[in-house]
Amino acid sequence: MSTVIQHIETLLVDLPTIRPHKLSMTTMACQTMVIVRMRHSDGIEGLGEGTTIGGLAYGPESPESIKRNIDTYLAPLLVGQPSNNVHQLRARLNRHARGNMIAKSALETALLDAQGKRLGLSVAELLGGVRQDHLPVLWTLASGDTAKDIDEAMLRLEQRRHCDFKLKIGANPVDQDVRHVAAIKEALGDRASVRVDVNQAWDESTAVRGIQVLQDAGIELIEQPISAREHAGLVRLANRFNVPMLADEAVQDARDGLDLVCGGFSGAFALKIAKSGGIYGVLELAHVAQAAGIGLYGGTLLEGTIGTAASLHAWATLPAMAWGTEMFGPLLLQDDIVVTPLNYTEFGVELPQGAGLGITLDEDKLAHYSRK
Ligand code: MUC
Ligand code: MG
Repeated sequence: MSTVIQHIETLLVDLPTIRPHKLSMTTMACQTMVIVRMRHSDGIEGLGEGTTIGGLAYGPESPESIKRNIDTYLAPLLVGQPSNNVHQLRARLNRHARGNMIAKSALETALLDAQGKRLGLSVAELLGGVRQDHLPVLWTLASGDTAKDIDEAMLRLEQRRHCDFKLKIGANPVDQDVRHVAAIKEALGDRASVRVDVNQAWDESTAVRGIQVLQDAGIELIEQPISAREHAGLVRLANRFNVPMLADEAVQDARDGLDLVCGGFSGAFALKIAKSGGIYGVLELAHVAQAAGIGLYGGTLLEGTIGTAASLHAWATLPAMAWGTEMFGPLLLQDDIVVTPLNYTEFGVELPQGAGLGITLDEDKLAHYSRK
């Protein structure tokens, strides 16, 4: 008899951050992860993670809605189904449930983890094989304080942890924000690259004013300066400035990617498994970008180790990404819920080894941080 999905459990796990993380739309002191444990009839358990930022501040799914929608609608679509045809199961979820991309990503990760464990292959091997097993990782400076951010960057450089930095701006008036960025870039000089993420906070005319100063200050990349819906505006900004634009919230899936490319966008796309409903969806977007000559960037919604490992397996199957990755989520958290944390070394992170994701839960830590 073929293996079937027997049971799907979801847990809300709250982990404090190492310092407040200030974005244009929220300040995080804690990250909440939805951990999926998917048990199959052959005794194998697949792990998945669905995580967003700041409750409902970042997007339409919250940790609580991810858990509730998996428990109520998505898990019943999977339980009792054969375990090993991930494409069929994805299609089933998409046929019966719209949106809910983070929830779908968590479930797809658990399916792939289980299938890899079953076949004795890592998720990256299951996807066709590894092209890179050490990925560059930048660090996001978002304490909200210029001097603290400079100290943090210097320490990370000294530790050989990170040599590329992303600054979260958009919460303050544009002149104050660009002064903050220029001061950090000046302090770091040629030792590090600096980019910004505005998280949609500016309108187009504010963006023109801000980006001009940032370009003059030597900032290397401008992420999502204006609303995600303003595709034409993003194309205009990409054409106006030499400093490249990175589309993040504007590009959820391959369809968005195609729209931007057809609209004349040049620059880069931030890939996130959470935005695209999982690894297969995000790789479709990556392939559109590759065909169109758009640069790739491995993005995060600040997932913990399980979600970060899933992303790493996806990025590992791609050629080196022009803009590196920001897979630092676990480093922003005070603790972890896995037995062996990811290995961050030499300005990057190593792809975890072993079958599936290569990640084992620490049951005591999981119990400790799970919401009661
Ligand atoms: C985003 O919009 O890129 C990535 C790093 C970080 O600090 O926030 C995220 C989300
Ligand atoms: Mg972003």
